[in-house]
Amino acid sequence: MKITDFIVEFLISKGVADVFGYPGGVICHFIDSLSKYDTIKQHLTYHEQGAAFAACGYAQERCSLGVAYATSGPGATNLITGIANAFYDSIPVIFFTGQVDTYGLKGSMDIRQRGFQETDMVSISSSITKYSVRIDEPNDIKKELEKAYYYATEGNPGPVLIDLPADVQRAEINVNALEDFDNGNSTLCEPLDDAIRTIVDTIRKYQRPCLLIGNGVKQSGIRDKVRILVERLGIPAVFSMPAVDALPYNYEYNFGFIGANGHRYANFVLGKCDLIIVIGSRMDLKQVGNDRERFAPQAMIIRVDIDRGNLGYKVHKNEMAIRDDIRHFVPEFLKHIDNTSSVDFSGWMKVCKSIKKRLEGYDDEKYTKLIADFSEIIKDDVVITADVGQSEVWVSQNFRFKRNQSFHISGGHGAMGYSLPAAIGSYYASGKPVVSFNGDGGIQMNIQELQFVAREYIPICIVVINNHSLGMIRGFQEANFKKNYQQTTQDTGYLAPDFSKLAAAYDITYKKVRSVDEIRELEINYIDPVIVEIEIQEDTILNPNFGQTGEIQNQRPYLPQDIYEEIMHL
Ligand SMILES: Cc1ncc(C[n+]2csc(CCOP(=O)(O)OP(=O)(O)O)c2C)c(N)n1
Repeated sequence: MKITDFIVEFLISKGVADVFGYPGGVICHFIDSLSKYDTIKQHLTYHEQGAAFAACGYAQERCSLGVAYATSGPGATNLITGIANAFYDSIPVIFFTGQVDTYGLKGSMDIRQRGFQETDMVSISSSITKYSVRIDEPNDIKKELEKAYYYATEGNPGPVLIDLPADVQRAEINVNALEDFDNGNSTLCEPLDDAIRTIVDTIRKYQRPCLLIGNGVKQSGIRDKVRILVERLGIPAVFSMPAVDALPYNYEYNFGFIGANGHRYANFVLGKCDLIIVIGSRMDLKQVGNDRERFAPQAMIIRVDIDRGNLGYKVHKNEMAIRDDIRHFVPEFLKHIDNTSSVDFSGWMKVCKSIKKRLEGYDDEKYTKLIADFSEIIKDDVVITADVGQSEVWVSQNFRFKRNQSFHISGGHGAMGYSLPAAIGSYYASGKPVVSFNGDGGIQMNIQELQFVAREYIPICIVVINNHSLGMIRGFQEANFKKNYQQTTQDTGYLAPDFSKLAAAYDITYKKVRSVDEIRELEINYIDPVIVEIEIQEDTILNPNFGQTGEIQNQRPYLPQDIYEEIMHL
C-alpha cells in the first residue's frame, strides 16, 4: 500500500471527515490519496495560515482531531501561526508538511539548504508542538501516526507535526509488517475518591464558594455535565474568556467571565468568595494578574487540571491541586454530590445576584449595546467565532450566548486573522451556520478566505466591526503613548478598505448597519454567506481593564469609592 493512502485511511479511522490545506509539489501525493476516498474531504484554502486556523476551528467545534497540510518551505512556514494557536489553546491538530526527498536533504552538511524549498520544520515547530517528527523510514509510518494521534489527543491536547519527505510519501509498504506505537499504558488519572471526598467536605466548611470554569471544559465536550455540577452545588460559576459560552448567558448561575477585560461583576464575585474550584483553566496572567497571591486573596483555591505544568504554576502557595482529566473528574465528582447532600448557598447566590444587578451594563457604550442586540437576533444552534482585538472582547462581554451556541477565539496566541478561517472549519465540523466577528484590521489578515466562503457558498455571516482603526492598539497608545497613534488610525498610516466593494469583488451579499433598529431589521437567513459591516466611531474604547492595585475587581475606569465599598460589604 502507498504510504499516503495509509495515512488517509488512518485519519478516516480516527473520524476525520474534513481536512484543510494548500497544494505544492511535495505534498501532491497526500492530496492525490485524499481524493481517492469518499469519506474524507479536502478543502482548499487560499493561504496555509487559513488552513491551519480552519483545522483549529474544526477541532474546537468537534472536540476531536483536526488536520491541516501544506507543502515544504514557505507552505510549511505559513502554518506556524496556526500551530502556535493550537499549542496555546490545547487544540488537537495534526499538521502534515511535505518535504524534499530524503536523499535530497542537507542533513549535517554545513550549508543552509540543499533541496529546493527545504526547511527543517521539525526544529522550527518543536517548541510549539507536543510532538514533531520527520518520517525518514517508511516502515515507521504506523507507529508514528499512532504516536501523533496519541500526543495530539491525550492529556492536555495540542498540535503535532509530521514532516513527510516526498519519497516516503510515495513509498509502498507492507501493512501487515508495520510496528505499533506503545504508549506504555500510562494512566493519567490518579485515584480520586479521597480527593473528591475532601473537596465535598471542604465545600461544606465555606460560605462563599464558586466555580471557575476554563476552556478545558469546552474542549473536553463536558459543558452539559458541568451545568449539572453547578446546579447540584448551587453555587455561582464564572469563566475564563474563551469559556464565556460554557453556560448560557441567561442561566441563573452564570456570573460572567473574569480577568483583565472581564465582567466587573465576575471579578467581584471572585474577589469576595472564600473558595474557588477551578476546572480546566490554566489561570494565566490575563485572568489572574501579575501578582498571583493578590488574586482572590481570601479564597482557598482547588484546581483540577490534567497538565502537571499548569498545576505547578501556582496561584496561591497553599492551593489544592488535583491532577486528572476533567472528563473523568467531573462525572466522578457528580457521583459524590446529589441534590440533597449539597449545602444551601442561596444567601451567597443572592449576594452575587445583587452584585450582578448593580454592575451589569455599567460600562455600556453604544457599540457594545449593538453587539448585545445583534446577539438577540442570532438563533440558537449557531457557532460564533471572534477575531482578536477590541471587537473580540466586546463580543465576549456582550453577546448573550444561548444554550446550543458555541464560541471560539484565539485565546493564548491572540492571533489576528483567526476568526474567518476558524469559522470555515467550525462549519465543516458541525454543519451549523457560523457568525464570524472581525475587526476591520483582523479581517484583512486572512481576507483571502472570503473566496473560500464564496466558492463553497457556505452559511457564514461575516461581521466586520469597523472602527477604521486598529482599535486595541490605538487604545494602548492612548493610555501609554500620549495619544501618539502611529500606524493605527486613518491619520497615521492605517486604512481599511471599502467593505461593500470588497464584498462585491467576492460576490458576497453585503449589508451595513449603524443602529440598533437597523440591526433588528437585518434578515440573516443562515443559508447565504453575507458580510455585515457595523460601522462605529474611530475613538471607541475598551472598558473595563485591569487596574493597578492588584485586586482583580478593581478594574479601570475605577468605580466610585462608595459603590466599590458598598459591593465589598454586601
Ligand atoms: C497577527 C497579529 N498581529 C498583531 C497583533 C497585535 N494586535 C492585537 S489587537 C490589534 C488591533 C486589531 O484591530 P482590529 O482588527 O481592527 O480590531 P479592533 O481592536 O479595532 O476592534 C493588533 C494590531 C495580533 N494580536 N496579531
